[in-house]
Formats: sequence, structure tokens, C-alpha cells
Amino acid sequence: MTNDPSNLIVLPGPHRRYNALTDDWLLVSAARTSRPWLGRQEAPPAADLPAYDPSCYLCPGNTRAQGTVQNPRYESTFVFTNDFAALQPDSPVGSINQGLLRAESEHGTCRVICFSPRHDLSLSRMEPDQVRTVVDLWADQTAELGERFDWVQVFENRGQAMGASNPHPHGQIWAGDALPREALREDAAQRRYFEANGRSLLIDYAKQEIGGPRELASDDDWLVLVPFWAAWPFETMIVARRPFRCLPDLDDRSRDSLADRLKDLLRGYDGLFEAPFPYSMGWHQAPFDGVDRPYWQLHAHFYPPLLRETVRKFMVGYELLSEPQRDITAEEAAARLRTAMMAAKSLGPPPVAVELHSQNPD
Ligand code: H2U
Ligand code: ZN
Repeated sequence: MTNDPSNLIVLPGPHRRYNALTDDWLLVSAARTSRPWLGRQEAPPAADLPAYDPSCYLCPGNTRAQGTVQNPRYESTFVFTNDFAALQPDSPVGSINQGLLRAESEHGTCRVICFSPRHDLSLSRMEPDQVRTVVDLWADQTAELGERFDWVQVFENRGQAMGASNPHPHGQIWAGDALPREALREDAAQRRYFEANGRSLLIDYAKQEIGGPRELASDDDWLVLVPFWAAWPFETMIVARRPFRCLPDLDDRSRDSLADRLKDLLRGYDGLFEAPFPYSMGWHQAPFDGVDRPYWQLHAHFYPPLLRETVRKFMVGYELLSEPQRDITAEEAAARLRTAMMAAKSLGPPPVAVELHSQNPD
């Protein structure tokens, strides 16, 4: 299937594409980007952050928002239970089942994970071994929470445009008893495909996309691409090419190569508009409910909101009421991202930043 010329056939006019992973459709209407835009402009992100910010509730040694807890003077990564957690392990148990009215109590936990003590860094600007440390942390936290909860959602909101509350490089993990909507959709689609074909949907999908117009980067372990069914303008996925179901399954080599692929992608994102690129990203890994799921394949989604440097895409109107719609094709987005990734590589590593605690008073 590699380099299948059918990969290159792009329907020229408005068309709908099928999302095989969620069993959904979306509308693609290229050339609409030329329409005038008089709407909201996103503020450009603040430049030149300090390595340490005394008012940041995630920086080492600082006091958190509620004013009672102090962060340790951590030197690598740091994990804590979210002070405003949306899920609690010991909340009251109950359910409602009255005709069409149904509700169930939900238990879980929410953690915040700081990727670095440095306030001014981001995954895109960290050294590969530091990104590898974050990969290990994601895997270790998943293994621990997977012992207690059925669904473990590792994610990162980056940038004000995505609602991130703080530029300090951090992500979150929410773990709970229930399988949420996206988990159920992807589980059903992957299971159906496996039952019909005896193979993994996403491994087959990766084979079909390798060498094609939507590939951004690949190695023996990973494929980075703009999915055929991308809804957000510069939406991407990282798909494991070997049968890994969850982050703890990853071996040493695939963790190292993941750190490299992540860096390539994120530096390309930052290069696209020459500004820190906002996104929501997260890992989809097999549920930890003890059910054997040979069909499930580990992957990450990146959902960046921007269409242009200061113009974000809103999923409103037709998108909310009928189905998602995109203006630039996945192939065009991939071409632009590939160019940005190549340019970022040719620039070499970003400048090495200053000493960590230089401004952090004892
Ligand atoms: P976001 O930037 O993605 O919003 O994540 C920050 C999280 O950190 C957010 O969920 C938590 C918020 O509840 N938080 C704390 O747990 N303690 C604090 O002192 C401030 C923010
Ligand atoms: Zn900070």
C-alpha cells in the first residue's frame, strides 16, 4: 500500500470525508479561506518569559493558587493532585434512572504534571532527553493510575487560545471509572475493523499513509501525519506503528524516537507562524478495565485552534449543528507543516537558555 497513487487523488470541490477512527463524517470546502475576516483576532503570545516567575503557581518553590501549598524546589518534572480536581476518588455514590433521565456518579482523580522547572520552556524547546523524561512520566503515571481507574487521559492544553491558565510548561492527567465518549467511539470503530479484517485499524491506516501527501515524519516506531479526516486546520496525529496499546507498553527505543518525533512536530508548529503554537493534545490508550483489546492502538491527537497567526477557527454554526467543516485541505495543511518542520530542523536547536534558578531567591 506504500505510496499508493490513490493517496494523491484529492477531490477538487466541496466533499465529505469519513473519519474511520470515530465513525464520523466532516465537510471539506477548500478555497473558503479567501473570504474576508472581520472577526476576533487572537492576541499574539507574550514573548520573553522569565526562566522563573515569582507569581507562577507552578514554578519550583512557589505557593499554589489557594495559598496553602508550596511546590518543592523540583529540578526535573513535578506531579501533584489538581487543587481544583474535576474528579474525586471518594465522592458520593449514586445514580438516577427515571425514564429518559439517567445519571451516574463518577469517581476519579486529576493531576497536574509540570514538564520542567523552567517557566520559559515548552516541549518544543526542551532537549530530547528532557522530552524523553516527560514521555517516561506519562507512561509511569498511566501505569499507576491504570491500576485504579479504567480510563487514563493524558493531555496538554498549550497557550491562552486553548484555555491554558499558565505558560509554565505543564500538562494534566484525568483518570476515571467510566469510558468517556471519545474512548467509546474509538473503541467501537477499532473493534469492528479488527473483527472484520483481523488487523488493527490504525496500523493499517499508518501503512496506507506512509510516503503519502499527509505524512509529516516517520520512523520504525511512529508515523506523524495530518489525518485524512482532520477537522481542525492543522490537526495532526502521532500513531504507533508497532502494536502498542498504551504508554507503559513502549520500549526504550520507541520512547526515544517518540521524544524526537514530538520535538520535530512541535518545533514545526512553532515555526508555522513563528510564534508559540497553541494546541490541545492528548494520548488515546486502551482502557484499563481488564478487557482484552488486541485491536486497540496507541496514538496521540493534536488539536490546534489556529487557521492563521491571529485567526482561530471556531467550531460553531454548521459545525455545531450538522458536522465539522474545514477550509484548507488536510494535504495543504500537511505541505505547510512539512515546510515548517524542515525549516525548524535546518535552524538547528533553539538557543540554550539561562541557568534555572538564577532569578529564584532562596
Ligand atoms: P490548564 O493550564 O490546562 O488549565 O491546567 C492547569 C491546572 O492547574 C488547572 O486544571 C490547576 C487548575 O485546576 N491548578 C492547581 O491545581 N493548583 C493551582 O495552584 C493553580 C492551578
Ligand atoms: Zn512558572
